[in-house]
Amino acid sequence: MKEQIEKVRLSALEELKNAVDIEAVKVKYLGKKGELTQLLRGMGQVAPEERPQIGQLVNDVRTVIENAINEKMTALKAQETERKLRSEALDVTVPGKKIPVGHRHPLAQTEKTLRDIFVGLGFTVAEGPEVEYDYYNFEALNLPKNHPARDTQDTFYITDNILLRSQTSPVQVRTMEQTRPPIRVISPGRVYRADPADASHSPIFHQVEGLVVDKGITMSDLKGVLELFAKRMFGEQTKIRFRPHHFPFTEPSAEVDVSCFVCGGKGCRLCKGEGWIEILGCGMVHPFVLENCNIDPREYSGFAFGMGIERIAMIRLGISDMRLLYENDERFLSQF
Ligand code: 2NM
Repeated sequence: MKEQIEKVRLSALEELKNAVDIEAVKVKYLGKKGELTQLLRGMGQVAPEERPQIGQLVNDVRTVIENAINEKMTALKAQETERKLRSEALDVTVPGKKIPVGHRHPLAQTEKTLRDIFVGLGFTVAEGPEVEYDYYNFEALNLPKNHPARDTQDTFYITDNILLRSQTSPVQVRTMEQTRPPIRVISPGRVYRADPADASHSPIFHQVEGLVVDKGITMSDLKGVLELFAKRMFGEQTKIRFRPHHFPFTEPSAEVDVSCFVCGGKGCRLCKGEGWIEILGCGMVHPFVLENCNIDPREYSGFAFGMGIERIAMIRLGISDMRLLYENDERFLSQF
């Protein structure tokens, strides 16, 4: 009997050494039908005087096996914790991975700058339909049906009286119809003209137009606003110059140049030796246009201006071909 108990002790401890499933070992030796329990059952065959000693021995071995099992479990748990800690270890000194972040398209950058400048001057932003009535795009702007400036060649017509807007002025007309002065509004947006694409033309391009209507608005208000705009857009040293021009919807009208911010006026490649760069058209809103919008020109006056966003972007960023702005070539765009 003693040898059997010793054998159980040895084999239990040996098995524990390499055990993965400790619970199984526990059941095998200490369980209800376990080997040690079975030995206790066989006590009947042991001589009565030896029973207490054998019983004590079985209990001692039981304790030894139990302790060994507990130790093994603790050791396995510690091993597992160690493994987990190792696998989850974070080296905070490893340099971070750089995630490439995009940025606004140069056209969108320019439009945002334009918006920010005019919003900063108290203008609000108005938008309108790109598919427009002939009335809002031409008629209300003092361009009657037979006017040479609305040559059908330049405009995409959808029906006789519906077209793709060729400027954002229809937004100004709608604003004047819907709100009473004082009006201070800009209208950025996409416009369409049936021009073949080349380095400085595109059938689809973008404009910002501005409009101010109030009592006592004069040409000096126009000059003040445009001078501020030019300085914020092209730098504080920028000067502006007005040249007389003609638009059907303004009288008087002018084209505006800014002094070249590359050469400061001496003449260089950007300004083609001129010292000046044309950036926009403007004028005092024609009394007929005000009348068409039910604003009394004897009571109110206003100024308006319009510019191409592509053109401003190209001048500011030194881009020589408009088509580059539409190709979405990363190698080009990532430069801005
Ligand atoms: C330009 C040049 C001059 C203009 C006029 C108007 C309106 F609706 F008030 F009559 N909006 N925009 C205007 C005037 C636009 O673009 C070169």
